Amino acid sequence: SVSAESMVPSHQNYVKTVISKTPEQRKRIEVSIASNFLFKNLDEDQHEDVVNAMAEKRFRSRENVIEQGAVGDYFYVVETGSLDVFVAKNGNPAEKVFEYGPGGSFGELALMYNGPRAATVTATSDIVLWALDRITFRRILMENTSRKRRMYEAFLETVPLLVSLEPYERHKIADALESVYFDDGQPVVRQGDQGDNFFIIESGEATVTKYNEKGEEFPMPGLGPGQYFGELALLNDMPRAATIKAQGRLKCATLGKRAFVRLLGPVVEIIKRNSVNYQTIEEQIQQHQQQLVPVSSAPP
Ligand code: 1OR
Repeated sequence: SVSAESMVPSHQNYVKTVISKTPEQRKRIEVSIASNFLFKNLDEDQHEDVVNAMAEKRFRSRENVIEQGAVGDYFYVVETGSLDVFVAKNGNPAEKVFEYGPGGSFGELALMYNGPRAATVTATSDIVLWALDRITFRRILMENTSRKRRMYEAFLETVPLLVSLEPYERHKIADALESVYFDDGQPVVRQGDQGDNFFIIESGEATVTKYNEKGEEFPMPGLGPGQYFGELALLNDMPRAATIKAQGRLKCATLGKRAFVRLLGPVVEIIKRNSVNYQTIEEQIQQHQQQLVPVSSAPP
C-alpha cells in the first residue's frame, strides 16, 4: 500500500550548494537581485538557498560569458557592467539582439529546456556576475519562471501591440508582468497623478474619462481585452492624461516604468504613433461636445 509518507516530497534527495560568503558579498547579491522579477515570490528558505548557492564571477571586457551552442551550466545575474547578446541564425554572422546591465539576468533557456545555449553573451566592460548552478536554478527558479511564461504566453500573443515581437521578447515581458485586479468603478489611473505603471487589459472593460479645468467630465471611448493604457505618462514624464476606471471586474497585466522602457523599446515607435490618434479622437469628441452639456461636474 502507498503510505502517506511516500507522498510527501523528500527533502533528502538533493544536496544544497553552499558557497561561503562575506556579509558584504551577500549585500551585493541582494542589491543585484532586488529588481529582478525571477527572484520575486521566493519564500525565505528559497531565497536563502539561492543566495548560498551563488558564485561570484568576474570577466574582462570582450570575454564571452556564454557561447551559442555550448552546454548550459550556469544562470547569471549582472551585478556591475554591461554585456551584449549575439545570435547567429542559419549560418549567418551573429547579430546583436539585446544587451544587459546591472540587475539583468540570462542563461536560463539552456537550463530550462536542456538545450544548447541559444546566444553568445559577451562582456562589453569589466563585469561582476553572480552565477547560479543548473541544479539550484532548476530546483528553485525554474518552476516560477516557466509557469509565468506559460501563463502569459497565449495572452501576449493576442495583444496587437506585441505581435511584431520575437517570442523570446514576449517571454521577457511575461517575466516582468504582474496581474492586478480592480472592482467595478475602482480607478486604475487618475488624471493628474504621476504615473509609474503601464497596463494591458487581460479581461474586463474600462472607462476612460477626461476632465477639463472646470472639473467637467468628458467620456472617451472605453477599453477592452488586449488594449493598453498608461503609456503616455511613461513616454513623456507627464501627469496621467485621463482617469481610467474598471467597468465591472477588471484584470490587468502591469509593467513598472523601468521594465516598460527596457522591454517595450522595440515597440515604442508603434506606441508613439498610436498615441497621436488620441489627439484626433479627443478633438472630434470635444468638437462634438461643444454643442452638448457635460455629463456631470465634479463637486467643487
Ligand atoms: P541560454 O541559456 O540559451 C544564452 O544562453 C542566453 O542569452 C539565453 O539563455 C537568454 O538568457 C539570453 N534569444 C535567445 N536568447 C537570448 C535572447 C534572444 N536574448 C537574450 N538571450 N533573442 C531572440 C533573438 C532572435 C533576443 C530577444 C530580445
